[in-house]
Amino acid sequence: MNILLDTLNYKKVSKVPIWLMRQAGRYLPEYMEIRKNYKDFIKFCLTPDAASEVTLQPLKRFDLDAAIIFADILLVPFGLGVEVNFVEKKGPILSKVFDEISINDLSFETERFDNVCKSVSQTILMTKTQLKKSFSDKALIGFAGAPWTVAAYMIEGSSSKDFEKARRFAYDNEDFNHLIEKLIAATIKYVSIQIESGVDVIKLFDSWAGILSVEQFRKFVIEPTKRIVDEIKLKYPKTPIIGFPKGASILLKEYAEKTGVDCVAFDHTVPVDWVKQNIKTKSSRLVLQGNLDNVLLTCDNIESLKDGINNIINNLWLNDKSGFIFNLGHGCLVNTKIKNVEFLIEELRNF
Ligand code: 1CP
Repeated sequence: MNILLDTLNYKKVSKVPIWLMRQAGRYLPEYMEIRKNYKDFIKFCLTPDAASEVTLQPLKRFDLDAAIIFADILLVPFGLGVEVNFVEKKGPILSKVFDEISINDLSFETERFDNVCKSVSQTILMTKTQLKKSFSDKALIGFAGAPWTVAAYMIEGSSSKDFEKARRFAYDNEDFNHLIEKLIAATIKYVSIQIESGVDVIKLFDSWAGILSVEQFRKFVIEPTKRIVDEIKLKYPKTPIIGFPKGASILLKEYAEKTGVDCVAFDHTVPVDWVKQNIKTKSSRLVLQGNLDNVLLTCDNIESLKDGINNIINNLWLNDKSGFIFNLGHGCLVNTKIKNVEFLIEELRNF
């Protein structure tokens, strides 16, 4: 049995489950060792033996309760026909939808989309085999970007501090709804294939949810997420879904109540006592996941890290010993110190 899956099924557990967003990444020397063989990051994600090996790296080092499939949210636009390049120091560069590529040209009924699904499926199958052999008590998490966040990259053509272009486009152009519709359908297909290949949990990353107005949040975050969750629940009622509307602040409550996700993940800017008071968990069997400041894993001051851990555990874990998964507020940074990750896990195991 696995304490993360038990928690998602609202069972009491003996220890607090933990995994870390971006737990496989540049702060691990063994990741950089494989990464240097691939100039093209998309190709790296679509090479099953490399992706599977990288997925398992954090479990070989740390006593985490889950692995997350090594892939990227931008594999979906890539599969739909968009060119995606990860440029050193710049991040992802995409051919812009509506400017350079028409919405009508985006399709998931293509060999290109199937190839993405096949590679990710193969990564999952290979990882599952390895998990069964060496880490039988660990869960496997699959994921996709939520439609708004993926659409934001597709309109903007790159990352951005505020995605001004994408947000304006969403106000100005009815066609934006078509893009969201296409992404809902593509995400359902992509996630379904991951579940059929063997992942135990799905996470929907809405990393840019927090920059939208309230109306846009309801229309482009809550509604599409609910559509995806409804469809996945219908097909795979046993697969738990974690939703992460990063930066949602008080709209987290509405997201938790309306989308139907089993678990809501929140970032480090949300006060844990506010969460405790405002998000109904027990009556709705909703699980919480969060929210240690990722910068604490880069710090020299272990006392700050300790305080951060204690604050979360005291508020969200100690009373019930259920319904909570420990994670960061956002992904592991390049400067993450391995000894801080070790300290964090050790602390949690001693609670
Ligand atoms: O060159 C490298 O090695 C780049 C670093 C990297 C990694 C490790 C990127 C580029 N993607 C990934 C893998 C990845 N991406 C995972 C794997 C599993 C794990 O967590 O260990 C996951 C879940 C993602 C998801 C992802 N990609 C998100 C959502 C989560 C988040 O961090 O907010 C987003 C926004 C992306 C886009 C992306 N991928 C990579 C970059 C540099 C970016 C752009 C980020 C930005 O706009 O600032």
